[in-house]
This record gives sequence, structure tokens and C-alpha cells, in this order.
Amino acid sequence: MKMGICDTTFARFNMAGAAMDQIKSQVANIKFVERTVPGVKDLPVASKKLIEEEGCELVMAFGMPGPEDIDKVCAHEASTGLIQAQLMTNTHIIEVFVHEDEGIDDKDLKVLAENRAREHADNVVKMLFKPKKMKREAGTGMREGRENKGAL
Ligand code: RDL
Ligand code: RDL
Ligand code: RDL
Repeated sequence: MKMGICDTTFARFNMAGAAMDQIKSQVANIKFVERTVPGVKDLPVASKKLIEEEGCELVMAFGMPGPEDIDKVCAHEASTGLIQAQLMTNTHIIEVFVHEDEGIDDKDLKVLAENRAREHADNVVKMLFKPKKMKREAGTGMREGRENKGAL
């Protein structure tokens, strides 16, 4: 199968590389079609093109919104665009965003970005190939990149 991988030059960590590494370690015969765009607001159309023009069955979209108010607005707009692209194509675009101010410092941000990318990659493997495993995790308080919250 073909999977789309879309990332940005704005981000400060190669989340796409970490995610592809994580997927390749679990699934054979997967072809990645990669695109890089400047920033998060460019992800929706790039993802839609990967679905419609390249035949990708799922896309992972990686981005890093900055810490300023303007960046938060941008991130929300990008999210809305990604959801619209999903609805227009009836295809999942897994949004993997790490806000720069989620990190306590640069070192923590790097660890968070790598872990979030890898854990969303695990989610994608479950969604596509192990739906029963995903189903067993329903209501269990899963998080990506930090400790899971756990069930009540
Ligand atoms: O279409 C070109 C740009 O408008 C687009 O790449 C934007 O996503 C770039 N951008 C901003 O203009 C901004 O104010 C980004 C951010 N903030 C941001 O926080 N993270 C981004 N892009 O990835
Ligand atoms: O497409 C993959 C994820 O982006 C998507 O599953 C999001 O809904 C995950 N998510 C967040 O990214 C977030 O910042 C969730 C929350 N907050 C939240 O509060 N509750 C969720 N998901 O169910
Ligand atoms: O409850 C603590 C965090 O889950 C919360 O702050 C989330 O909003 C953090 N978060 C993001 O900001 C985001 O852009 C998460 C995701 N994406 C995500 O994909 N998965 C998360 N948190 O678990």
C-alpha cells in the first residue's frame, strides 16, 4: 500500500523520519510518498494531492506550530484545513502536531517530538492493520508523546 508523508521546513525536528522508521519496523511492503512544504498551512493541499494524485490510502501530516498567538491561529487554521481535506477525500490524514511551547526546553521538545511521531505511527499501524488491537484501547486514556492518562 501507499502512504503519504507530509512535513514542513518550519518544524525543528524530523518527525516524518522517526514515524517512517517506526512503521518500517512493523510492516513490510509499504511505499511512502513524501512531500515537504514550508509550513503547517501548506499541509492540507499537499496531503489532498497525495491522496488524489498519488493514490495514498492514508496520509500522516507533521507540523510544529510556534509559540506566538499568530502561530496558534495558524495551527488552528491548518487543522481545520486538514479536516476539510479528509472530508473531501474520505481519507484519514493523521495530524501530528507538536506545539513548540509544549517543550520545557529544546531537549524536552526533541524527545516529545520523536515520541509523538513514533506513537502516532503506531496508531496508524493499528488503524490499518490491527483494528482489533486499536479497539481494545478504546476508553483507556491513550496519549501521544507523553505518559498515557489511563482509564478512570
Ligand atoms: O503558505 C505559506 C505560509 O503562510 C505557511 O507556510 C504558514 O504555515 C507558515 N507559518 C506562519 O505563517 C506562522 O505565522 C507557520 C507558523 N506560523 C507556525 O507556527 N508553524 C508553521 N508555519 O509550520
Ligand atoms: O489526527 C491525529 C490527532 O491529531 C487527532 O487524533 C487529535 O484528535 C488528537 N488530539 C490532540 O491532538 C489534542 O491536542 C486530541 C486532543 N487534544 C483531545 O483533547 N482529545 C482527543 N484528541 O480526543
Ligand atoms: O493533556 C495534555 C496534552 O495531551 C494536551 O496538552 C494536548 O493538547 C497536547 N497535544 C497537542 O498539543 C497536539 O497538538 C497532543 C497532541 N497534539 C497529540 O496528537 N496527542 C496528544 N497530545 O496526546
